[in-house]
Amino acid sequence: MPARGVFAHYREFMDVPAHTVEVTLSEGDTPLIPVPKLAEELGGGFELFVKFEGMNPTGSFKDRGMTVAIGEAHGRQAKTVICASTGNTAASAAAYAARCDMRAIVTIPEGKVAAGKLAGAVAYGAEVIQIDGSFDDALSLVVQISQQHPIALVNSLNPYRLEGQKSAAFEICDTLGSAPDWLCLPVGNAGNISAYWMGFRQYNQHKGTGLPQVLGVQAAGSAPLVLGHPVDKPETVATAIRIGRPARGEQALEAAEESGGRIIAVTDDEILHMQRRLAASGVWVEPASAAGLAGLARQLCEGKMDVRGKRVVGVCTGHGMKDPDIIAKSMPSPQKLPSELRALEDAILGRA
Ligand code: AN7
Repeated sequence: MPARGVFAHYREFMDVPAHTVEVTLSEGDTPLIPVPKLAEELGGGFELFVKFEGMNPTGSFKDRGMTVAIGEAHGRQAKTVICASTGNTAASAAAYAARCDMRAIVTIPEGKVAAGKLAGAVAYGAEVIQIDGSFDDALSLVVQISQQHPIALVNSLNPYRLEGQKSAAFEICDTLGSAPDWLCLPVGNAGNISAYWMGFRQYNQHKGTGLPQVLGVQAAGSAPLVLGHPVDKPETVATAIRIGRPARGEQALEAAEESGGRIIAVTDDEILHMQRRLAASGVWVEPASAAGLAGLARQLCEGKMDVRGKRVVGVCTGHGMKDPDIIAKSMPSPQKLPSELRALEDAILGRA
């Protein structure tokens, strides 16, 4: 039996209108990968797993929420969906809209969208509009459009996005047998952290799976939830989370607090360093996706978290292939050689 996606699998736990239909690409069921080498490097004595959300059909966690948001919109015969996006939401919305022949309009901030995301949105047939402004500007515009026209908003302000995204928390509990002790994840517009917390609480009520403490991590140049005020000109190498006014900021702060966790910021250097460390365990993620575990590394280094004997899950939200340029910029380019055996031998064996 082929997998049928998160809506079919976890339908009973999703609060959606009866008209919602299944529009799926078999998203979800992503691997929970043990990374013992990384755990050792971070001090050892605990179990560390990566929930690799880059393994979703369009390469990011967004597919979990999008399948439900588009299924709801399609179920009430909406013809057009719209979103603002730093890239991953755009690609996901485009793919699911294509699946049920809806028109997808995606707006992106000017010049700051990773190549693999933009290419995806175009390939899936979305109408891509670049806004001369930030993600936050684009979001404010599409919210107004959706209020004034029969066009469905599929940003995470749409509650059905969160209903679908909760499935990641359910999967982690189903795989581990209970919730982990800590969950570390990047925070941008704050839909994901809000959805995880909803999901863990719900599963705990139904199945007694327990609750994790939640560490949300922003990039230092885009850290409104850490600073306590919006950031007008957010900056970070992790363009996915280059967001200054998180739509679900309040909910994210509540999730962190209720769980006994916190929201912190890490620098771009820490993010890129963790991206390389994860790749050294065979898990290549896009920069934003490394932020959660970069936050864990910092907390452990500063002695602010005691994980001895615990189980920690780092959520890696998007695949490394989404942002190939960052590797070209931050890593040495390949060595070039003439097509000669001797030259190759010399290079491999270290002869001068
Ligand atoms: C890889 O695609 O906001 O805190 O428009 O792409 O739920 O916003 C992406 C966000 C983390 C942050 N990691 O999640 C978008 C967008 C990756 C992301 C986040 C995003 P939220």
